[in-house]
Amino acid sequence: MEEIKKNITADADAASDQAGLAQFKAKYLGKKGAVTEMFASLKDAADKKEAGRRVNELKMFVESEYTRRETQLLEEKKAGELKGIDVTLPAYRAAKGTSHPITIVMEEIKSIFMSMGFSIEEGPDVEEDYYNFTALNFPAEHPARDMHDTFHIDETHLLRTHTSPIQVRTMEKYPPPLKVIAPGRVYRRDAMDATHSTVFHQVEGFMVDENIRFSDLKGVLDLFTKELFGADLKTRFRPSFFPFTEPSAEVDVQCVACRGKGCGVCKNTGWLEILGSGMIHPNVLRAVKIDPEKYSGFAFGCGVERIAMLKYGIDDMRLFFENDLRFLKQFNS
Ligand code: 2NM
Repeated sequence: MEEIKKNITADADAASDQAGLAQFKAKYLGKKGAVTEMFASLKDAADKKEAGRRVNELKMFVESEYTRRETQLLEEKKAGELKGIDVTLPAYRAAKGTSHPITIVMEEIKSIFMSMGFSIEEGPDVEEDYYNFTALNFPAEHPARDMHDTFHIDETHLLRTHTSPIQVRTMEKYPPPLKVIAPGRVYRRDAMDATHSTVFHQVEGFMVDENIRFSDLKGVLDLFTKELFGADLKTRFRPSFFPFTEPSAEVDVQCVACRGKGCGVCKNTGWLEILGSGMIHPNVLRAVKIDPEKYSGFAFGCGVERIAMLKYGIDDMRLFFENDLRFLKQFNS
């Protein structure tokens, strides 16, 4: 018995691959295999029970030797493959792109307002005329409603010309107090040049609660420009007009290029216009069923391309849309 087992082990060890293993198995357990023939000759044995037990033991031994050798060969193969490879070397770094400059500036604007407790809302690019104009106190004959200025989809749908409709939808959906910014793409029927594009990006924002005053608007927007362009630059507020705010103000920041001294970028004024703003018109609050006697709020909006151009000293907006990698790769977020 021990002698036979030794031979079985030696035969298993002699197998060097899957074919060798198959041959080994056939030699003992195949149709004419040694163990198979022992089973056949059992009927002539003197002590059938004892002989049967032994032949069965051999069969199981062949099977376990087969598995042992198979596992061993697999291990050897794996070890061979790893030979000469230092598995402790760091992996190659995956090639990584850069964020688009508009994305970088958008994220920066969002994080400044989020640090002041504003949350972010989004909305559809294809809007209803009601949310883009009517609810925002635009009179029926306002020039922006004209086919020449706005992309119309059908009688009641258009490509939003600002992200203000997001603010209207938000005020409809949630009760005050609200502190929200609305970033996104907007569309205007302009010819493209260095400072205009049919598609561009805006971040608008608003705040509504009891006792919100113009001084709140000034505080929030002054902090915003200081975070974005530097604490040494002053802001100033000039009277302006928007249908959805009253009073309205244009926000200027001291020129980021000359720090207020006067240069080509600011046309020697020392100031750059960067935001539109105002106290939300009572008609807008009424449209979203907020009582203007109880609540008030301010709102503002800015163009992301314009801010990115000022921040990075870019003089042509078309660069943002051409996707020239020589341009895009210069912005590493
Ligand atoms: C601006 C300037 C001034 C504005 C107003 C509103 C709303 F919905 F609350 F009435 N959203 N955005 C607003 C006000 C936008 O962008 C130049």
